Amino acid sequence: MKDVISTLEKYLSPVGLAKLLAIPNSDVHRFVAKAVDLCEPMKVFVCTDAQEDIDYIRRNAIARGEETELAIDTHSVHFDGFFDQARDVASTKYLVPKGESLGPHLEQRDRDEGLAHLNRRMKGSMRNKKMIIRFFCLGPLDSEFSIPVVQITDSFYVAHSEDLLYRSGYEYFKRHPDDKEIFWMLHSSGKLVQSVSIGWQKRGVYIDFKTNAVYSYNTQYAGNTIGLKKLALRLAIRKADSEGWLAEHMFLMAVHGPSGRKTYMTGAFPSSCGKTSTSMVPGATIVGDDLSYLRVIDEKVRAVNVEQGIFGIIRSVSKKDDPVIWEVLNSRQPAIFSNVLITEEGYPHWLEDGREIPPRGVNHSGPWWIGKVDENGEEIPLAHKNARYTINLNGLPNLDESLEDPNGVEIGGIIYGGRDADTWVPVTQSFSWEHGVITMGASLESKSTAATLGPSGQRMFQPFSNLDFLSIPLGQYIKNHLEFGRNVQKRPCIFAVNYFQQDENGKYLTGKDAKRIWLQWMDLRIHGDVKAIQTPTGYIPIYDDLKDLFKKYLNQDYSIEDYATQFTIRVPELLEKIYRIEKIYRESVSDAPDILFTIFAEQLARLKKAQDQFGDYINPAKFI
Ligand code: SPV
Ligand code: MN
Repeated sequence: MKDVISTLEKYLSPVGLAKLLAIPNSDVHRFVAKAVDLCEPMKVFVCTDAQEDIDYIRRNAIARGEETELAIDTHSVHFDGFFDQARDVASTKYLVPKGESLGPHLEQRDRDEGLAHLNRRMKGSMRNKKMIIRFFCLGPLDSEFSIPVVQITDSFYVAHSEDLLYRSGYEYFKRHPDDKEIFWMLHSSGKLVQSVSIGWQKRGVYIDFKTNAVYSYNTQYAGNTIGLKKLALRLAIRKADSEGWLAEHMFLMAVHGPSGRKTYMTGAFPSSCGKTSTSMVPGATIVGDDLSYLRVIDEKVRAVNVEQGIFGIIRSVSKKDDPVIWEVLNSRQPAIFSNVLITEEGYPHWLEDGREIPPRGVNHSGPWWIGKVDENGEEIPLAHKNARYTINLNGLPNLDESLEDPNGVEIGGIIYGGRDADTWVPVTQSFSWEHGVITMGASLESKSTAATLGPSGQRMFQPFSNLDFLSIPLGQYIKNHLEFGRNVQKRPCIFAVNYFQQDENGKYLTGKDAKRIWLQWMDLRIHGDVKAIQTPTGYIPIYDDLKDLFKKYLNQDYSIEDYATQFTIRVPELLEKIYRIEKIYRESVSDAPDILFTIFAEQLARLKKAQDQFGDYINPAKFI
């Protein structure tokens, strides 16, 4: 590339150039120069933190047809292409230098080949478009947790979403001229027809961890394009690995216990398994619903929300089950809905929202009517299962006061859970940090969902809910978790939850509101307020404690029969799970730590002993 400044002068207006050069960091100038040289945009917009710049982004998203305004003037809808409705795990690849490997669980491609390929794909990709240059900060500003990010995109929808989801960082970049640890994101939607990416068959997301850059093209779906979300997570996991902290796919919330005390918890559930609804549970306060950074500070585990907004699944959000979100989505708080139905009256409608189904409207397939089928004759639902809403956290009535605390919050509990029909009980506390990391985090399984492309409903290995985003070998990641807990004075308690237990007819065994009770029980356990029953797989609640909690928080009479069904220890399923998971680690995780196999063997022995004594399906009362 020619001289950086002359390249910038060729593409940027004097105003844009002045805004860019006000950031006194030559790495930033160089990255932008390389991007314009590659993508050859018609125009470039440099976005500062000023409200007029931010308004310009939203206005253009609508003017250019990437979003459509709804009846409530602060609401808009964006549609992704029919085949571009979720994260594309198979097309998301790490660029790995020759001779290196990240292990068999991660998609990778030779770095030189990959860079050459993406240069071909992205060359001239913005020729008749405007390039947007944005600056953000992951985590609270000016904190130990902060990571600055440059996002370049040709999608006003992506840029607008990021306004709702992240902390603007233009001024931050100006304040930190010497920052070398920047994440770089370059995205192009590629060719658009009716504002939708049409090159989805040739889409790709390439993670170049050598330079902390991620490139994404021919796609619009937020999970593939919003650099600060899952693309930055992959880079953050590597940064965390080298610096001794954790970058996690975890919500962050405060459970409010007796006498006004607050206990902060993080929780890792795979996509579409209840992270948002847990962090929004009535009575609790939310810090974040998807991504957390955890650090040990003064021998305590402290965490922040990486983001400042929610990109939440809207399917089945209803007035009854999600009163807070419902209220927000029906208010004038700014929101982008994606891949929902727009009714003839200009309101968004989604699956299982408890309202009457409108006969027609517009959705991701174009004009829609009841009974419309796709090219294979399959009926097209009124909205996509992975339809979403994007909002900022500020303005939520249940927002926790600590969102912007540069020191984060002290964590009392860490929760793992997934879509598990038949194995785990609703809540279990691990015996120790190591036991939790291995038998809960590293053993997590969940049914696949519409959040990723491909078939739904299949049991998948989902360690720590983070496998899709891992950028280091899995064994090393587990060792990092084990090590993390070693330097802590009071380790957070680790819990496993299961909201998705089903009976033989597929009926869920626990109500949606019960998650509040499991959280309150965890709070009591963390503070040593209640005893628990020791089972072969961990500590579970005593019936009387749950009965009191159901009465106190939900005014429900929790029956001993429900307790017995939900908390029955299902030995054959638990044994099968160990066999399944141990096999994966033995066969495909060459760097798995030895302690993992020891802990599996101990759990196996405890389960077999219980089976000999009490049989296959054990009523929890047997362990008292
Ligand atoms: C998830 O799928 O886990 C999400 C949405 O939080 S995405 O941005 O697609 O990752
Ligand atoms: Mn997520």
